[in-house]
Amino acid sequence: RSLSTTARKSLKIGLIPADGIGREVIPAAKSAIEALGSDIPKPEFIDLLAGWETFTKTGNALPHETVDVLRNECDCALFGSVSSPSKKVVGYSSPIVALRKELDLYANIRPVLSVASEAGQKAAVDLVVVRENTECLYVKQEEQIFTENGREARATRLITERASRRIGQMAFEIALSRPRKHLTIIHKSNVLSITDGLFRETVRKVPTLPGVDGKYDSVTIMEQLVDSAVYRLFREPEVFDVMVAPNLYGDILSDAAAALVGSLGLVPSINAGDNFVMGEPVHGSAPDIVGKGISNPLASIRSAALMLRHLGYIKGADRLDTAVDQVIREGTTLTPDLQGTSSTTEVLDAVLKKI
Ligand code: GGG
Repeated sequence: RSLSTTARKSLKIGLIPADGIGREVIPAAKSAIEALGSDIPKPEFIDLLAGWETFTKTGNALPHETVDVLRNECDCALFGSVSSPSKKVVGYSSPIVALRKELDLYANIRPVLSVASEAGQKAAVDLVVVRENTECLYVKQEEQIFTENGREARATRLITERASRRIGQMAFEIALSRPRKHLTIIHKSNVLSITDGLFRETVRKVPTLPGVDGKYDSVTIMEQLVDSAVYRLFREPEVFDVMVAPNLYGDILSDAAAALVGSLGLVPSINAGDNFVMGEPVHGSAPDIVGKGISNPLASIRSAALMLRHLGYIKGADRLDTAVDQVIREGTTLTPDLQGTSSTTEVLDAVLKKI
């Protein structure tokens, strides 16, 4: 479902590199977008703050101004990566989780695609994880209580019919748009029969919703328990086409699927709502390689392509994707995560030449 492209003179893109290598790969994506020239409306970039470092400087990981500018001035955005601490820090909350909620970006769409050795050949892995992006355990309602037997920690896992229905609708739309038209619903309702049961049942019912009128008749539906889905993903990834999952399972599944295509540094995503879209590489802030100049910019460039495609700028998106595919296929200019010896800048330059 693409957002309206009606006669924009310029495309205002919020850039939120946030932490770690986000600050290396988002500028690379910016350069790739700039190289598209007249294939997209003139891009105007607005730099915005968020992240752990922003929190340490300002006391706020997601300044109000960032949300306001995204909401009121931007057509879309690119987010880098965030380094939230693993321990509770008073006053801190993950800005990416908050941003997805603030902008109601309810779908996290993560295509995982291997690049065939020759153009036109079938890819060995070609699937899309459609992850619910606003609830499940990520509502972050956690508490700790002290009992006579020691501490007890609890978390609320929220699954609603509304969120399950709209992610289900998005997943059916994506499945319908793909050649295989195959959708797998991921759950664990043999154990979590109430929460995952509601997710499973609601997604299953999407084809019977009022107004659907047989639109999804050509989509085949399969179900898989999340644990066996991971097993099958590694044994026979070709089984999967579109996988729709509650937030936590979708997060884990898409990182696992990234292992099948060589590197997390290749896997893009968009956070999509009905009115806004934000591209984001699936990888995190990678503190172990920050500042070494070797972070892989390809996931961010592909995320920019996904964002443009979602907005309806197909030609620009195709040019970015084709350039990335060519660089991967040639295999001579790759960062170390792909067994190469090239720097971020060298990989970006190789992509820019192909564009
Ligand atoms: N771009 C994906 C990313 O930043 N992943 C790390 C992540 O989601 N961390 C959660 C957090 O640090 O709040």
